[in-house]
Amino acid sequence: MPPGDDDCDGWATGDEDFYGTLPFTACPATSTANDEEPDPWPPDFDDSQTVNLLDLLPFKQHFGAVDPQDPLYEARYDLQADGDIDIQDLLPFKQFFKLSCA
Ligand SMILES: [Ca+2]
Ligand SMILES: [Ca+2]
Ligand SMILES: [Ca+2]
Ligand SMILES: [Ca+2]
Repeated sequence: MPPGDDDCDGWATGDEDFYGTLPFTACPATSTANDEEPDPWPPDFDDSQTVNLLDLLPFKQHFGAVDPQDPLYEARYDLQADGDIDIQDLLPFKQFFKLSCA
């Protein structure tokens, strides 16, 4: 667990504040995709309780954003919190690939 991970979901509260995910809720409440907003668990972009290839579909729509002014940009998908959305943002995602949270 990173330091400052209040809900023990593997992501620091400061990062969750940046993404707009829930820093005090670890797992999505339902396995139904895209029925929760904001999402509780950063790598589970469609809040399905599982991190898999389907989570790359929403990510792809924002891929290639070069800075926060870019219309493609959304902090939710900037997992490295560095102001762009590129392949680097999939590195933290990959560590959670195939994991479930419920
Ligand atoms: Ca959380
Ligand atoms: Ca859900
Ligand atoms: Ca998912
Ligand atoms: Ca980034």
